[in-house]
Amino acid sequence: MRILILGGDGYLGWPTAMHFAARGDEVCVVDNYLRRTISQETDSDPLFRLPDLDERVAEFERHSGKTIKAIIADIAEFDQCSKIVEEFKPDTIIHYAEQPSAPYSMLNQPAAALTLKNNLGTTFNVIWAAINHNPKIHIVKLGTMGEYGTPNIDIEEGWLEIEHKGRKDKFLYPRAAGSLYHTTKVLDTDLLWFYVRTYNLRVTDLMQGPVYGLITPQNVGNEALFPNFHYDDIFGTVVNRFLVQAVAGIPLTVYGKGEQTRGYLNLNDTLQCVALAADSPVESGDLRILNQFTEQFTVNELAERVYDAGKNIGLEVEIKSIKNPRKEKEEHYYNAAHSGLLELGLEPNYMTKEILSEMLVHISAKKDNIETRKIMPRVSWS
Ligand code: USQ
Repeated sequence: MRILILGGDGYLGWPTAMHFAARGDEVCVVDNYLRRTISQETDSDPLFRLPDLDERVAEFERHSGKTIKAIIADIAEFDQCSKIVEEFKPDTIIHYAEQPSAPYSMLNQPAAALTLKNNLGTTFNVIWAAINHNPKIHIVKLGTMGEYGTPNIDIEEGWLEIEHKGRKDKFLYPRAAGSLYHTTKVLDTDLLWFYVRTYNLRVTDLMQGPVYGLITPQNVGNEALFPNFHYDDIFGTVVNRFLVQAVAGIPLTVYGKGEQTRGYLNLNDTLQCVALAADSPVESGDLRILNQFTEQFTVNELAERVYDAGKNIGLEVEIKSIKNPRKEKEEHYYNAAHSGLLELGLEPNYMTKEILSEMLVHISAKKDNIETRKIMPRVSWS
């Protein structure tokens, strides 16, 4: 397949590019280094040195003998997006080209405006590039489980059948996101649904939970191919942060009561899920929504797991609740369906002590690079 990966420099984009290239697909990645720029501006650099895309592509070719084409361009600029789609002629577009941090979107008005404009703008441009050049392109869009929020009923996969005054219909599942970033994903879904039903586009929207992980089959033993691994309060996701905190000897930063529940998945399962979605394109006029996670945990349970993994390799880990910088329910019902990707063939890599311990060993090798000023929350929702 010809796979165009937008946001190909990111934590998920780069491993995805290597994954498809390794199995023989023709891969083109596009990125404008937005996340690199704003992580530098907010003093949130990642733990491992991050070669630029040209260097990574060259290193991947040396390492694997496979090629990836890299283009530095801004998908939020329609001319650039359109030209790339016209010239590369993808079968599938994997759309990660969004500002991915909830805390960044809550920093101040300029950060909120950037998040809104970029995230909606890239999705809108991808839609129009497909309409203009080939409406049969399968768009695989990365959404988020955070679109649903934490409702007091079971979360379904994208849709809900409702009976009202004796009549029934199916609607997008009600959404109530907890940050502006998550809200842009809700708006993306609405935009995609409008264009799917009006222009017969083909779209899969993947509602993903927080991801953890570092090593994939394509980067084993080659640090230059690692993804951008953040542990700061703005770009780091909770499990990756806890692992770095465990190595640094800082008490794990459980926000508030720690009973917030989310669906989590291993980075390698993201790669599987995106490939399964790409390999089973939907029909024209179809919006398929899949919930992309493998296990549900509370933050307290995550902290316990990191504590156990730390003990396993001789680290003394402390857990400490701190004031929650976010506005979110700290105790709530959570039961989310996630059978669609399993039915497509997903074989989960669950969060075992061994997997967390292996990550701790890699992080320990970079212990001297950990900058503890990046750990405590700097952005508050109120
Ligand atoms: N949390 C802590 N301590 C920390 C960091 C986070 O208790 O040090 C808590 C948060 O309050 C939250 C949960 O852990 O309840 C998850 O937080 P997170 O920072 O790992 O995830 P989030 O901000 O929701 O965003 C991440 C990705 C985002 C993706 C989302 C999936 O950055 O791109 O869309 O996970 S989900 O959370 O399902 O919406």
